[in-house]
Amino acid sequence: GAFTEKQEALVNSSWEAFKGNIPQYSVVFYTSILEKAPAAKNLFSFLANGVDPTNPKLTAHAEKLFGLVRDSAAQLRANGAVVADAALGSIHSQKGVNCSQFLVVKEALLKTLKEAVGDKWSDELSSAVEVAYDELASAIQKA
Ligand code: HEM
Ligand code: ISQ
Repeated sequence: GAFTEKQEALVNSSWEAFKGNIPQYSVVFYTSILEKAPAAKNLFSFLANGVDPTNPKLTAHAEKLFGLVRDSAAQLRANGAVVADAALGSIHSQKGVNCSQFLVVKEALLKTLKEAVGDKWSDELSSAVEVAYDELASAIQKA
């Protein structure tokens, strides 16, 4: 069905919670990715010295990704579909990013947002984030 105003508001609320402590939540995010996919360390040069929350590149990349999930929710609400830049598609295809890696990142995103929103977490919030992420991931793979 259509992406609702309520779902967009839920995704926005999770983004606001993430922004409340970007260094802390970035650590949760990268640690979760590396637990499931240790090889991700080789994909991101800023992980060479481990998950360092004071590394501005590390937090900036996480913030960018979380921000795009929020944009995805806004696009779904406004247009019913998500379009990703061609550049975003080409960087991921050049790096050979695959479906299982998209799944690892999704699970890490959900885990991080769950921690960020605390007792405001709900199945509804989780599924709104999942829809926004999945639509964004397929737009990136298409672009
Ligand atoms: C680069 C977003 C999924 C690996 C980028 C960039 C963006 C981005 C915006 C440009 C550089 C930056 O600003 O960070 C996303 C989004 C994703 C996603 C929104 C999911 C919906 C993935 C996955 C992987 C991946 C699943 C593989 C585990 C990379 C790599 C780069 C990159 C290796 C190049 C990093 C560099 O060398 O600067 N991504 N990404 N991405 N992404 Fe993703
Ligand atoms: C994927 N693409 C770009 C940036 C990222 C940051 C953290 C984890 C995955 C990412």
